[in-house]
Amino acid sequence: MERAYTTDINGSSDKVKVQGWLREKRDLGSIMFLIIADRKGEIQVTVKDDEVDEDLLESAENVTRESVVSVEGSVQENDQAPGGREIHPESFEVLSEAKKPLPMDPRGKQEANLATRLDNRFMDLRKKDRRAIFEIRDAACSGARQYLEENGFMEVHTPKITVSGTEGGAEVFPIIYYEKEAFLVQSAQLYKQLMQAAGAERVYEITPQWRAEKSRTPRHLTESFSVDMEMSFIEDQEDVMEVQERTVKAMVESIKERASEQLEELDVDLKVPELPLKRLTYDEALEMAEEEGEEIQWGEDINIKAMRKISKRLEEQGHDFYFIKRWPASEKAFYYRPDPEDSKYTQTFDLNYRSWELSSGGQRIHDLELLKERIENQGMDPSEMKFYLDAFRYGMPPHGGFGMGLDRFVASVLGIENVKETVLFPRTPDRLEP
Ligand code: AMO
Repeated sequence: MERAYTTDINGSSDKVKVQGWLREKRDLGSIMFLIIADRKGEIQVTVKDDEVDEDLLESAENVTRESVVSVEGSVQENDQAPGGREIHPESFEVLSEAKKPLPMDPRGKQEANLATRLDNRFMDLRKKDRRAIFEIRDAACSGARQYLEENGFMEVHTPKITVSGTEGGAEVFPIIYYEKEAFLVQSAQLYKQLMQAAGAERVYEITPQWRAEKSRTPRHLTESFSVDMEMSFIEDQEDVMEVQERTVKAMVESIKERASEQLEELDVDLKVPELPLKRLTYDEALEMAEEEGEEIQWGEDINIKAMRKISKRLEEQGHDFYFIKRWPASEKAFYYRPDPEDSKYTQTFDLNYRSWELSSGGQRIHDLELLKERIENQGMDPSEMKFYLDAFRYGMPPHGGFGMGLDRFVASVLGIENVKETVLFPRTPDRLEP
């Protein structure tokens, strides 16, 4: 008999076969209730002493919670059973027995702390509301892909092992590459720019990236995932911001369309953002922070405390997503183009959701000499980036792009406080397994 998903079974189903995990077991003597869970839902199996043979009764009595089982039987309506139907078994087979005791309770009735949950992530993910996060993440990726594909972007896969950092600073992971030292990429940055010199014009990638972050915060991972895009022949950063906001809108729409049940499961009321999104300059953000009693030196990053106050004000005006643009050159990586009107500023933006920074982007420098100067100014050695700089020698169009943290996007729109919850097997300074 073909296997049915629990959610496809209703009171008028005849004979069925379900396979899944034994989530719960209640033995009341002459009657036993077993709850079988598969990836879609749950169903009750009711075992009555006087309805089944001894072998079946013995298997059902001995089976441990979370064992994988296969049950065949007839379906009956029962208002008291979850979903109003139950299976009366004719065969009951244990496909894989679960040992006792369980490392954690996948029903979440006794909630384990985050560390225990992540240590036993395979079991943690058996919980429906945990899996919902990843179904929503999947829908978000589909939305981004669909929008970018429909707008002429080609999906690419750039190298993840490289010879230099991209974002400045020491936050790179060295690896041993035969006799040489190499690094895990911090972002697809250099390669998506090389693809502009290659004439691809519009590329995107959904990719892991690695940063040896010192910060142990609920927003930082050492391995994060990014929706990266790059496009040629732009006028300025505004062209990139338009693609950015439309991508985000498409991601939210896709979540609402493909994962509405999961949103309900997590009790999240997600609003599709209205475009164009609010645009604030860095200077305006600093003024706003000051009005809220947070003094920030011009040229410094906007700290989280100030960001919370700024975002609260914007939220009250109905802006969850918003841009902060025109950042000081001191705050941005070497490849961003200085503002032609005032080179203290750059043609950059961050996209935020409330107080979360989700994305950075802007127009890039496409002039070789200026690029070298900016690399040197940031204490890096242009000779170590020959492969990258060569691409600017022989015809590089004006271009720009963004990198959006997928993990942070999912966490922030779902109101999840710790970004680790949105990654299957998170990597942090303290966690390298499972
Ligand atoms: P940036 O360094 O701002 O820009 O990173 C872009 C976005 O990636 C996410 N992100 C992270 N998420 C979790 N943990 C981390 N350690 C982490 N680091 C980054 C954030 C962030 O906003 N190359 C540029 C982008 C571009 O201009 O195209 C870049 O990497 O959500």
